[in-house]
Amino acid sequence: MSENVFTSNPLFQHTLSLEDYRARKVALITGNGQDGSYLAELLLSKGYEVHGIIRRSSSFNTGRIEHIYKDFHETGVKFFLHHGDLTDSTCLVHIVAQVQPTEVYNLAAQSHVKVSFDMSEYTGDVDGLGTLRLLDAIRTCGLADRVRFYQASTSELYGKVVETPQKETTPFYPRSPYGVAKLYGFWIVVNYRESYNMFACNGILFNHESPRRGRTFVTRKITRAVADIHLGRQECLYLGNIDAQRDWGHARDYVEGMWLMLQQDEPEDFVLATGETHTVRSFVEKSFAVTGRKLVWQGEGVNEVGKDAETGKVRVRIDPKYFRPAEVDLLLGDPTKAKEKLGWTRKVTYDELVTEMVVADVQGGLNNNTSN
Ligand code: NDP
Ligand code: GDR
Repeated sequence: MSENVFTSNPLFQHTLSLEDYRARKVALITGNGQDGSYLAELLLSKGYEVHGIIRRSSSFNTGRIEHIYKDFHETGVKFFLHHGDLTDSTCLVHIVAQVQPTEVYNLAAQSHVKVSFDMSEYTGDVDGLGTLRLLDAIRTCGLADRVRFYQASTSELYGKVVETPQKETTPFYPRSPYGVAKLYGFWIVVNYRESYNMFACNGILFNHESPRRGRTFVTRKITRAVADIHLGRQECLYLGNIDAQRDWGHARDYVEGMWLMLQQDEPEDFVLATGETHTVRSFVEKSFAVTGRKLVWQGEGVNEVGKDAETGKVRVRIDPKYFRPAEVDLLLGDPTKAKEKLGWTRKVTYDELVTEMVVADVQGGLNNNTSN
């Protein structure tokens, strides 16, 4: 019979002082997507032992962390994966008990806003109740006063525009099942902080992208299509609402902000944003410009098209299937608090972000690399 981690593990019996426990620097990250991969790299570079929770999948889902995981076998990098799911409380308790983390970063989520309208109950379960399950797993293991907890909250909480720029004090008005589920996640974190004195923080992060961004989010969908059009493999890109405005930064900058939040003396909630907003339309134009093409727009509404200025070929069309039942029209964040208290600012500019993503997708296309 396997040993009982609740009674046999000396760490669990608190034989370590709080200071010695925390000095171990052991991080547990849920979600190995875009952010999880950058965060794991950052924490490993800071000397942490890093544990990830990964869902069982019939197909390959470790593409973004493969380079770190491989290193473990070859060089002994302290990165470990555990099968688990935010819908399964029992496994969360076991993982927390085994890992005995000093910091927990809850990044796992059904993170696609449009999909959340189709899978609303599941999104609520994972993104809302999943956060509660993880917090409770920490409490169940008697670690509420030892673990620092980061929750991946989102600018989607702001949803309908109440004020701009949006900051920590701006009232929430979510516009999707995803936003509403994340609202539960936000408040349960605040509630556990106030009820059980947990060091738990919400990072209210505005959109952040990278070459590792999932392919169905608009920026990556655009940069991949622009690369494929450049390489002669695709004719046209189909999009929904190209007038939506977003505050886009680079994911690598944002994971640094997550870590900084957990190094403060007191737990607080922070907005991370660039303080600039751009339309989807602008992202499309800039992406084509990176490959040397200029786009001109013609027509109106769903009939509007983006044509190559030189060849006249239609490169962008509107497909209403990408419209959402309710849209978030404008996101623009005010990162002043993060700048003043964390010393955090974004480093990568909008132009640099677009260029990096397009170049990576052209390069990936040339190498026939279909990962992420
Ligand atoms: P991704 O979609 O790239 O990654 C989400 C990860 O969560 C994936 O590894 C996914 O696994 C995992 N996951 C999904 N469901 C479950 C589940 N039930 N149990 C365990 N793991 C699960 O998201 P990002 O990296 O972009 O975002 C990280 C977090 O930050 C998310 O919570 C997102 O909602 C939030 N956020 C993101 C922003 C952004 O602009 N990127 C902005 C603000 C907040 P699999 O790979 O198997 O699908
Ligand atoms: P968002 O990101 O909903 O802001 O959520 P997404 O890239 O999906 O959409 C941004 C805007 O682009 C418009 N849009 C399209 N979107 C997609 N995905 N596909 C299209 O074809 C398309 N055409 C236009 C959308 O309508 C929207 O206005 C992201 C996620 O990472 C969340 O998890 C995170 O919480 C928020 O950012 C902050």
